[in-house]
Amino acid sequence: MSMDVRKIADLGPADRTAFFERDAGIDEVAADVREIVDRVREEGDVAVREYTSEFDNVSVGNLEVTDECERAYDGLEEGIREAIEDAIANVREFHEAQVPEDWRREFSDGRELGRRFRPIDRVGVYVPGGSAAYPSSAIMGVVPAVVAGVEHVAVVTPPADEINPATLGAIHAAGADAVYSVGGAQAIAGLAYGTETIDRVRKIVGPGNRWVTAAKAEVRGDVEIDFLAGPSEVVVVADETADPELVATELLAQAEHDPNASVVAVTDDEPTATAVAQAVEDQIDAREREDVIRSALEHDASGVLLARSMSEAILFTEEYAPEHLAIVADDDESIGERIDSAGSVFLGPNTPVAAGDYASGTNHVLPTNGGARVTGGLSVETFVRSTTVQRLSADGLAEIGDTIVTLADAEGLEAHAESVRKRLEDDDDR
Ligand code: HSO
Ligand code: ZN
Repeated sequence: MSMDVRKIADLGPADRTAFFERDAGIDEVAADVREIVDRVREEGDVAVREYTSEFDNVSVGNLEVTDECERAYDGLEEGIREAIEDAIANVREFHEAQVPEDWRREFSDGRELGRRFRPIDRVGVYVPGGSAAYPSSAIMGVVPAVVAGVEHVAVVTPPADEINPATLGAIHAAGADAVYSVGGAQAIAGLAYGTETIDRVRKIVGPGNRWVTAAKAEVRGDVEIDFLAGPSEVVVVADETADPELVATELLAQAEHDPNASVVAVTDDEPTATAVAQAVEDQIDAREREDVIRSALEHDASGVLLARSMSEAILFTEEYAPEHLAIVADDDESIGERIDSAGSVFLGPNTPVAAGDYASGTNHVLPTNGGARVTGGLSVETFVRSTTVQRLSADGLAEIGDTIVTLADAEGLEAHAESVRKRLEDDDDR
């Protein structure tokens, strides 16, 4: 038996809502999260420890595990250590290419304007742990911050009887300055407000489960955050030249992240649609995380879809605004150009999403739930702020003086107008 192929033209309003209005599902935990955040804010480490033994079932010794990370790194098997270093090198190189340069230029005589960029001084990175330990997410969160020049990069990651050594080692190798063994909403609260052990930061980034995401929503305003990220998503746009078996591997790969992951293949070719659905079924049994994958495939925002034309497939994808967009089609470049809303785009048959997940160099912390309509993923810009700079000469000010005075008068802000008039008069007197 294979999965159903659905026609985009037949999707009803409820289907369209399921596809296009995905959410991070944080409402159900919001009230509990608020309580956790408030208590950590008021009681600090005591509350962090209590929640840690309640939720993670571990009573942590030292909350800070910075030194353990270095030891974990030293103890890693050589193969893993090399893979971590390779991935870091590629991620670093790609992010170094993003570092914005300060600039200044004269826009008209005597009116010089520019921008300069400075790193945020203290940031926190959430690195997911638990059943799925993600050394790769440590790299994706920490490396761009280090490249941006952030002075203090703190990492929080959930405790376990033994935290995955590859995760700890990757956190060390990526260049974190302080590492704390705490996860969930309590970790976000700790970073946002500080505790006896955890120094507060100005911005918190990184993916996590619903509790983490709800906590980021809760502290937003008191501290900056990147964005609210939910379970992984992929849309594969395929034409008749695509290998259905490979398309299926893309769906299964992102589906194994989370029972709530959303995975879609959309094609304008009926035989391809049928073959992809069949290939998914054929491959599923052999996957280790079969159960997770099956749940994700049943998600309302997952499926194999048949479009009447490539334009319809493109329109669907644009509305979906997926975290990952893979395009396997003859004119992949032009299809890609026509889709504006996607976190990260993977072109051609040799570019699996897993390349970006781990090692090609792009960042894998990306907007989900349609966030790609308004933002991109983590980058160097996430960790810098811009400042504008200007210098006017007397002539430069004279040139725009009337405009300033007129608008200041219109706003009833006479002192503003005077700050310009006085300079222009002084200038006349000279
Ligand atoms: N695809 C995930 C990132 C990841 N994949 C980590 C493997 N490990 C982001 O949605
Ligand atoms: Zn992945």
